[in-house]
Amino acid sequence: MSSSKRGAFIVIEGLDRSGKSTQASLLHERLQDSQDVATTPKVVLLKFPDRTTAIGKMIDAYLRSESELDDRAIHLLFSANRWELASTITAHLAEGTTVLADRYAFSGIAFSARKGLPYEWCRTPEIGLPAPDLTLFLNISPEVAAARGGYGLERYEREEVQKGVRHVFDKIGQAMQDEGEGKWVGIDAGKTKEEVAEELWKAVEPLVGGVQGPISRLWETTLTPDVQGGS
Ligand code: DGP
Repeated sequence: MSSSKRGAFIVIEGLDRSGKSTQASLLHERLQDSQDVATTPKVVLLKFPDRTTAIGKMIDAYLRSESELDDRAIHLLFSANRWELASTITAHLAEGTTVLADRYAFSGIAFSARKGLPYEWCRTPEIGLPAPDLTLFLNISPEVAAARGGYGLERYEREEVQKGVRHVFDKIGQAMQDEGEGKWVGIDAGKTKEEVAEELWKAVEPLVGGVQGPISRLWETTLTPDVQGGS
């Protein structure tokens, strides 16, 4: 990688049972294989929610229905869980490491807006997070996802929830394209595991050598000047 380039930030999003975590692992391996193995690993895989932190443990208890929380409170915890890793993400990118994230801010908006919280309210705590250079949305209908079986017992693992979530994801994808906020690519996740992996790789390969230009921040341009303290 040329020294003027930074690492790429790649996010994988999708409904539960879309094959997201499997594909994130496969992509992680392939990215590692494409690097020079003699040097330090130049790709890291992060998973959100990160259930290992103190905030992540509260999220985990909530998802397993071991605790109840106000919809807004849990929304802010999910967001805080991303913020606690924001400086780690930017540090990796700055040193040329590719960062791959299994879920990100878009899940945050989709799962909470589905509950009826206002879209803009859901988006606000995510403003300013490191912005992905590429978001890969594993597109699958909630019916096909349910037919794959394997829903666990966690809070959102039900077809009617996933239908609502999918609806918001569609809105987010459209808005991302309209606003030119990083690249959003829909991938047909109904295909075989190998075919999906190939499609993902096609989208990711151009970023393997790194990215030119500074790390941008999500939806930062939507901040009004007085919020930023400007004139
Ligand atoms: P996963 O570990 O990827 O299966 O995610 C656990 C569950 O949490 C899954 O049903 C999706 C949901 N989820 C992931 N991120 C967020 C978020 O930011 N906000 C909310 N409300 N739910 C999320």
